[in-house]
Amino acid sequence: MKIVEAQPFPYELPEQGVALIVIDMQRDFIEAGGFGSMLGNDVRPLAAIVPAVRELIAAFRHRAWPIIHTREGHQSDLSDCPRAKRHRGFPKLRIGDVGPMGRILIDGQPGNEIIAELAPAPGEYQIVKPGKGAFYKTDLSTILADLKTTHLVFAGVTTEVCVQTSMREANDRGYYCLLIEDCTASYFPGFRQSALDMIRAQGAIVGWTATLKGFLQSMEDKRTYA
Ligand code: C5J
Repeated sequence: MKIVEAQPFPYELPEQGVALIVIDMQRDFIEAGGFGSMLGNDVRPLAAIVPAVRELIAAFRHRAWPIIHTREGHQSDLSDCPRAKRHRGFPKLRIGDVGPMGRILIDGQPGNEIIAELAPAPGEYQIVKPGKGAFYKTDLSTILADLKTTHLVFAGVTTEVCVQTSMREANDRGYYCLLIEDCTASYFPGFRQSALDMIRAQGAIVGWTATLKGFLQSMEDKRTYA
């Protein structure tokens, strides 16, 4: 067992049963010229976390711990996209319409790919999720059960939408959830901060948060704790 300096109190990280979930680091959300930026969002806070997420992924690869990448995407016939989801946002750019990087939020389109810097390696899991939460209508529960996972480390975007929703789903399913603060971002910095505060409020009501440095230091700590 390792001890991670975390908020609101230290997080106990076992030697086994830990998986990393990297949420929606896809081109349309992160790259300038993609869907996110066409909606008027400043994508720079999202792009800024890429080096930290790379470092976190590298640490998991180094230990051969499981890594699960998600993408928010729909089937091309939109059969998994409820009308209530599609008819939101900006009428000229709906899910399935042709955007700057192909059809928006459609599996297989260029904008739906994970950015090249964080491309999944062979053997890593890639989940296409039609909802904000990573468990909704996906195989994630089965994958985690097969891996005997008990602890989930989270990274990705956006903090208050898909990351927080996925963490809440995981928390209700009994996982010990840790979000790495410098590996998550939002188009709205205030929302990111509020989401971090909500997650760790009331004695870790949803889970814990830690810095990347704190997490990596604990992984390298040679001491073990009972
Ligand atoms: C959003 C996400 N914000 N990945 N998706 O629509 O958070």
